[in-house]
Amino acid sequence: MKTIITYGTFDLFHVGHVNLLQRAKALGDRLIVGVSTDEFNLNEKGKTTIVPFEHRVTVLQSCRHVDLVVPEQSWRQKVDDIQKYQVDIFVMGDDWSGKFDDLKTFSEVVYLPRTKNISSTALKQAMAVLSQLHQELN
Ligand code: C2G
Repeated sequence: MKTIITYGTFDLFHVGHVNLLQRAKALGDRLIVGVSTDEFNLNEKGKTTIVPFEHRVTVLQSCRHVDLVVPEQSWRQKVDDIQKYQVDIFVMGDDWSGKFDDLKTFSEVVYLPRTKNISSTALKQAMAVLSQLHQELN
């Protein structure tokens, strides 16, 4: 049983997330996803989400590539998670390339190419523009 783990916010779940999860799962038999809590996002990543934590958990649990969803509450928990779940491969998109190489002591580390032309940030910006247009037209 080869176990894979990855982490993220997964706000406004989109095809870039799906592509990452699908490729991560294809590396093994079980995929665990650490979903950033709202507090972790705000305090450690300095970002807020459109979709609250509980809903982001539910969305990920409904994804066929995902076997287990756990909360991501700190940067430091990755080593504990890797040992607790006997993880074989830690996976992230390559915007994080090199940032988690310290985990190579505990598991294989793989960075996968990001999906181009889609991001939660871009979706939020598009929503803000549409909302502004709507207000101006009404
Ligand atoms: N991703 C991707 N392609 C995109 C957008 C995102 O492959 N177009 C990947 C990211 O590289 C990441 C995962 O999808 O591996 C989740 O992306 P985010 O929700 O943006 O996660 P992030 O805010 O980078 O948080 O401890 C790690 C952090 O929690 C990662």
